[in-house]
Amino acid sequence: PLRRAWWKESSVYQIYPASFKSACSIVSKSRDGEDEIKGDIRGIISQVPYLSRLGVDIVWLSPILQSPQVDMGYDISDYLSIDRLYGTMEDHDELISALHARGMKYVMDLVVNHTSSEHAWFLDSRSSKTSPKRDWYFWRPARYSEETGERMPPNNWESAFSGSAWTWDDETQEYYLHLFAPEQPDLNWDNPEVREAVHDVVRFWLDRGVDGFRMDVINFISKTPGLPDADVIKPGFLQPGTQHFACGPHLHEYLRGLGTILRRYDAFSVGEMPGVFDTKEIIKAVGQDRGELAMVFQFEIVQMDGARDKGSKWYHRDFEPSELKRVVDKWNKFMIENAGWNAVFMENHDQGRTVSRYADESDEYRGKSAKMLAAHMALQSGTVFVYQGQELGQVNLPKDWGMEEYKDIEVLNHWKTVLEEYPDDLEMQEMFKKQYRLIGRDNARTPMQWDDNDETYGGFLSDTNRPRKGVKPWMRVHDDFKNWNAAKQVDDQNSPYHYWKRVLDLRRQYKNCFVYGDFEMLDMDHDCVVAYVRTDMAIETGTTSTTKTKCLVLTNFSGTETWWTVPSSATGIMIDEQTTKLKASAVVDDLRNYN
Ligand code: TEU
Repeated sequence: PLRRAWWKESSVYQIYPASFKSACSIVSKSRDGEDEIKGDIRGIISQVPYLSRLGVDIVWLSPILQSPQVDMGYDISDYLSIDRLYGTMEDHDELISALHARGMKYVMDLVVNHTSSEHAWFLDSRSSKTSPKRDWYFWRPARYSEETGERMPPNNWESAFSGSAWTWDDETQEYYLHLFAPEQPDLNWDNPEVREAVHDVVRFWLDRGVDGFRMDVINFISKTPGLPDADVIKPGFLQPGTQHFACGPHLHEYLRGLGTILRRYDAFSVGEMPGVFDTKEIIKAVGQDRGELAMVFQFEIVQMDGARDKGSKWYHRDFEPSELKRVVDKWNKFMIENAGWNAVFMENHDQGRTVSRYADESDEYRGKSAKMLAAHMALQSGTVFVYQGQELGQVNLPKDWGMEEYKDIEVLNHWKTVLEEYPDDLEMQEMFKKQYRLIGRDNARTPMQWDDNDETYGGFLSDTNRPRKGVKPWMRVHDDFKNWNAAKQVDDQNSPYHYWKRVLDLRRQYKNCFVYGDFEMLDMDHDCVVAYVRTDMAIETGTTSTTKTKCLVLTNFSGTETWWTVPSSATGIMIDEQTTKLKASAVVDDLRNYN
């Protein structure tokens, strides 16, 4: 049976520091050399009371360590210092204390599948073939084409950011591996010195008061020995190499190494694991007696609307609520039955906003959509993750967002390949643009909308510590901040913010039901009603109460009123005991009256 744990009973709030809040107005340079402002650690400190009132227990920050920022900090050049862009070590210590003072925990982003190409380890490694750190990364000689004699990379793996996953180094005449940008070389975890070095980093931060880690692409750290070519699933030379680096042969041994340290500190852990949908594979990492991770992000939901079978997320597939049901049912049931644990999320800094993606962002339905998605997501089994702005129903990029406004390396690189491949095919270009505006990562990265103040770009800039005139936030604030902002929603009991607050509160109040309870999805084939039942589960609670709580979570993913018959297994609970017929769209708002 499931054991209790503090991190099972917690909810997590993810902060994307660049876009959260600026207090110090630290000026940095954009790619075009212009002055710009990003959020900073002191800005986060100033909003700790806001986070505490929302009712989240853990705060996770995307990377704030020293980095050339080629991939927004997911390219770290020094694991032991804070990037000056975000503040100082003292600011960081103060943030930890501020969170702890309010009973909250602090989780750091651990990016150790790769480093920055400017990290001292890599500089050393690339300096010569005989460097003691040569083997800390993957260096391989070139292959030569039999037909043309041309120099070719050691295998056909494609980088997540387009192009080959290998870059040629002229100096030492070998290729090195990078699953992401060339500035993000992959560490060779098969080398025990690398593992030891990462363990040192982990201990360093735990000793400084960090309560745990979100581990970036942690299932990529063990590669198939020999780094063979990937199966060909699409036209051209380059292929997704996932089969040879997602959950490789030594993954669980390496995770146990990390898990051993984490357990000593009773630390939190969530591993990011793209590219695996196999429950048997995931349970190895999160099974309660495995000694590896507390939970992982698996990507089955967030990949529903991209065409995996075509080997690219940029080919669109329509989102179907019935598929969502199948996936939610699969993971909820599986973890309960197998004593594992889910990380429940639908948004983060790499995903489109859920209101735009799965529901309706029009003024009429936006608030309703945000609440509906909150109920659907946050009453599931697992630890719930809220991404900044999700609690306000923030939406995707404005309609008039031009290609030149995108910041993200993934979209920019992909767009370059589209222009090369389809220079005259406007239809094809439009199709990709549409997909960028649906699931491109920039959608999640516009500044947090705090209030309706024009001069501070919706409260993103500090009121007392303004930058020089004309210096702007690094990304355009969404034009809708006048109507959609935190200040307004905190004042409005009917807002998505308050709805989220109540849902998180429900989880706390009815732990045996929402945290540890059973899960049953109803009416699998209905095309827009998504309904599930949570029931108290037998778990050692120390209380003597014998009444069981049972709750029906009923949501309508369509814009039309829908009549739905409550199945007999779910009648008599929560809403209206007199009737078995419910108007699903009306029920969403009823959570307000749950008392
Ligand atoms: O993301 C890993 C990942 O697989 C994807 O979600 C990624 O964002 C991309 O869209 C693949 O199509 C993690 C981080 O969350 C992301 O921000 C980093 O860029 C990436 O790793 C590399 O560190």
